[in-house]
Amino acid sequence: MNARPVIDDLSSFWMPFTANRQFKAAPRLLESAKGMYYRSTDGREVLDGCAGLWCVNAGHCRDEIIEAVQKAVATLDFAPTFQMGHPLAFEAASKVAGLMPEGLDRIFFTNSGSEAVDTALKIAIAYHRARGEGQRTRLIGRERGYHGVGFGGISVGGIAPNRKTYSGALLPSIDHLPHTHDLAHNAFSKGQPAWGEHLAEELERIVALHDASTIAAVIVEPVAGSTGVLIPPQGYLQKLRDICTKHGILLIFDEVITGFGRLGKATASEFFGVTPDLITMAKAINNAAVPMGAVAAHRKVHDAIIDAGAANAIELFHGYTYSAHPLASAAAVATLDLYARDKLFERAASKAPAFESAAHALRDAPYVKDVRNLGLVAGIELESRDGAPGARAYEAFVKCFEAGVLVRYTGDILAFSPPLIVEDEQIARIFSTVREVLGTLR
Ligand code: PXG
Ligand code: PLP
Repeated sequence: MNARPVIDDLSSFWMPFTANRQFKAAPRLLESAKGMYYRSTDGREVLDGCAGLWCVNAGHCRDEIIEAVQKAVATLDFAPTFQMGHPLAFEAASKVAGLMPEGLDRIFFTNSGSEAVDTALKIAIAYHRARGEGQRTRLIGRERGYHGVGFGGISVGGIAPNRKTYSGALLPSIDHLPHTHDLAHNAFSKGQPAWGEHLAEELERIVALHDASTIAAVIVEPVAGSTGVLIPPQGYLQKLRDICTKHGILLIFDEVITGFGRLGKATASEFFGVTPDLITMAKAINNAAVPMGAVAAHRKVHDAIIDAGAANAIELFHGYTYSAHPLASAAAVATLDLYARDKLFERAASKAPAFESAAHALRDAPYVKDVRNLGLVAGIELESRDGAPGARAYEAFVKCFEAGVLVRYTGDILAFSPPLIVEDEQIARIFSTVREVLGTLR
């Protein structure tokens, strides 16, 4: 039979974060995947240089995850977790808790990173209220931050186009730290830039302006991904931690991208040795096989909320129909077992030096104005074409796909985040393809 899906209607699917008219005029369709490769509907193998959307950390269609999800759907397709439970939900939570920094072992499940962010912001406000500081409702994000697309996430987020249309409807009581990216100081940094720690002190300015008694939480990505891979300056995250502690402000690390091995440790918190009060995660939590996100809360945050009211009272008025969905939970348990069995976080750490060299080898390629990296994440920033920002990176992305390598782009930045099973020759192929493609651009 015809192995290729026949698609006679491209119009019904309103595609997310996509130039719909441009895409539908020349679609790029994937039909299957295994390990490090996608297969496109025109029968080509495409090396996955970005783990889907930074999420398929164990590689595609892993047998152990497939079997776990198949078993789950045939056994318990759905069970409520509102005043009911099912064993896989508790097992998944214990496994996630086991990978979090000391103390952050209370896990709230969501279905996406956006929901995890909104959940964490609500938990932060609920925590202060439970402790009798209900006036602490202000939330501090960062310029260029990406925290998903919920109203909470775009309010603390700092990517201008994601906010512009909704600017009149964002949450009140928000402020933003400056971002840490400055090519005059940190271009071509390998790993963490030496310049920029002082930018964390801007938090003291914001606290002085609004008063600590009005501020619930600060949320940052330890490594910013979506905005084009911004690596935190040395000492910066620790300084944010110290200032938050000093003023009783909760620190939230949004680890939707950094979670589960991307930097060579389970979390960026562990990698940097800086422990926040709340961690948001999604994507690689279950290898993206079934939508799932989560918030890990420090026990002190959890206990303050749980112990505040009567023993028979619902403590937190929040939750999703699909929180800890059986299929997502089964995928999480199987995925976290697989990461441990195959030592994939250690593997990511061991591949990081080769990845760094391969990325930085493009330093002299056409249009390259910066290369930056940490763990198995890299960004290559291109000079923008006059009058057409983003056009050059878009063309690079399309040409790489045509040449059999999937990369991600944002603005004029190419982003790389391969599955943690990536082999040396695949690393070499990703970056040599980019070099060739850059040579063909104008
Ligand atoms: N926080 C962070 C730090 C993220 O990176 C989200 C929240 C939202 O997660 P959901 O599951 O609601 O999408 C994200 C998601 C890209 C790209 O190419 C990045 C994300 C999503 C889609 C594309 O940079 N990050
Ligand atoms: N809208 C309506 C009308 C609902 O009944 C519900 C949930 O019951 C929701 C939205 C929220 O859906 P979810 O729990 O999947 O986030």
